[in-house]
Amino acid sequence: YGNSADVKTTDGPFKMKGLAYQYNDLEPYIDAKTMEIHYSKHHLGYANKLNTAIKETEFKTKTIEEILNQLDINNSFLRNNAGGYYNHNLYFEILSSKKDTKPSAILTEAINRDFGSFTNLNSKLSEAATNLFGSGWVWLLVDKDGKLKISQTINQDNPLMSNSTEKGTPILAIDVWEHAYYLKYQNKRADYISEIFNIINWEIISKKYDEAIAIK
Ligand code: MN3
Repeated sequence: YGNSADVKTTDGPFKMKGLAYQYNDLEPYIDAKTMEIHYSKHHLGYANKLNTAIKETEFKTKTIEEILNQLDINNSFLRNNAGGYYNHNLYFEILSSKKDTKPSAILTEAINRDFGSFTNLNSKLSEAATNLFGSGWVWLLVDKDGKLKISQTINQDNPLMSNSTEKGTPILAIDVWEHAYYLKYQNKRADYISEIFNIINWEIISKKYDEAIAIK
């Protein structure tokens, strides 16, 4: 397998961030081939097309969050590729080969407040990911009042876009496109979803929660 550090965008301000692990480090939950294709083909494709979409536009000096917040929902090329870039960055960042990570004390308190328990949060996330129709994403986000919420979005949409029914700062992203799991799990999305909980890194999500509530 290749190395994620060798995967580079061709042009423009948005770069590939690399992975904090090797393509085969998430096995047996996600296989190396899926990781390599997902990162070096799909994610790179979104990044390159995002750079193309913003070339010579008002967005060329903006952050990805500003672009997502301000873009015209009818501009499907920018919408799909800015979403694809942001969504995959978060997804790849919150996965790791480290087992049995736990939310911080402060995040645990918020989870208990908004979902009753960590077990219940995981089962609600799993249900949302399994039930989402077609291709899309499931999110754990912090809304404007600091409350944790789960949401689903279609295609490459996300909670930062103006059309989102649940707006907020995402701290966890689960990719439920078939390209995220088809080689190993084929059509059995529920199996991929149940296995992915083994490699979600709650230490990273806890840091993201701290950042999200700090900017409220
Ligand atoms: Mn994907």
